[in-house]
Amino acid sequence: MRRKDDPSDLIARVRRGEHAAAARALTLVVDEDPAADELSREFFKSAGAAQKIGVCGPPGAGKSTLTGRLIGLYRKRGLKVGILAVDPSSPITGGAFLGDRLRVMEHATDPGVFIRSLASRGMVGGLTHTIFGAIHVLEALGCGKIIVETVGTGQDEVDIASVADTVVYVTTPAMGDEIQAMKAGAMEVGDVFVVNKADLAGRDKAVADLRSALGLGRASAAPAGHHGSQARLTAASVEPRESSWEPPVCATAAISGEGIEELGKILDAHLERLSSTGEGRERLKRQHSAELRFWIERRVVQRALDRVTEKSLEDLLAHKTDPATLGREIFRS
Ligand SMILES: Nc1nc2c(ncn2[C@@H]2O[C@H](COP(=O)(O)OP(=O)(O)O)[C@@H](O)[C@H]2O)c(=O)[nH]1
Ligand SMILES: [Mg+2]
Repeated sequence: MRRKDDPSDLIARVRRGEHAAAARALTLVVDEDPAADELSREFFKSAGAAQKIGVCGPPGAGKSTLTGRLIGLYRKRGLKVGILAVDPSSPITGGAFLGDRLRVMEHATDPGVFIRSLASRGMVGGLTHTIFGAIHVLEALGCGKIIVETVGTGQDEVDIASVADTVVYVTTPAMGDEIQAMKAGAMEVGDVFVVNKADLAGRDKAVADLRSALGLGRASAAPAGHHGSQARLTAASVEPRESSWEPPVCATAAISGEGIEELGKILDAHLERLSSTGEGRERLKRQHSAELRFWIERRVVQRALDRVTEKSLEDLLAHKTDPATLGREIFRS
């Protein structure tokens, strides 16, 4: 933390809606600067203030273009909008995220729009635990809507469903095979499904296929090992999503804006459903539980590893002990 990063000053400036302060606070929080604890504590007071919309789906489906449209929609309502985009760190897709930035560029100078790209660990462009702190900064900044764009491979450190209130899964008519192969996890995670690029051939078939796949997917996939690998990390977030909400399938052409109003209405309806049924409260609890879980995991692992001495490693080499015995001793000490 630099000297000019006086926490109470940064906090006050973020609360006043200053983007420069939010950008700095975000960096400190995302870098897990120990001095950012005070910031995080304060910003958490705003947790739950925004509708967090996860926009996920395969690369090239039009997530960024669609996000740009949603920004326009919410700006017309006078809402402040925050965007957290996870950049694939893979050099192959590096060009793509530059493109993403250009597509949202028309909003870059709008003081009602705060855009931040977050690094992702590894190649998949997925979410990491720093997303929680980043979201709280944007909530404190006064964003009424926060859009999190992620590829969402199902193998991310954090599952989008434990971050967002409303998950929008984006696909296209050209991704028919993708729909067939869509994992049960993706089917369960979506609250709203979008067939984007509706200007291309095959839109009606794609919508119909998706609808029937959803019917089947939901009926048969729910009780079995839903969310697969994520259970390990976010156990608290993987209960099946009970709810009478039938995920709508909506066709859009983000490039022209077609279908965006309808998508906006669906997102409103989902928010309304969350607050009227108490499901919103349950989801928020699940999000906080996931955030706590990541915090604990990092600290517990680090503390335990700090107790591993050179001598204990020598003892392992000499077979005087074994990893499990040593591990238990570390936890007892
Ligand atoms: N034809 C058509 N192309 C689109 C539409 N939406 C996005 N695209 C194009 O699809 C490509 C990928 O879009 P992008 O938003 O970057 O996808 P992302 O990787 O999911 O974020 C770009 O060339 C967009 O211009 C659409 O509705 N129709
Ligand atoms: Mg994108």
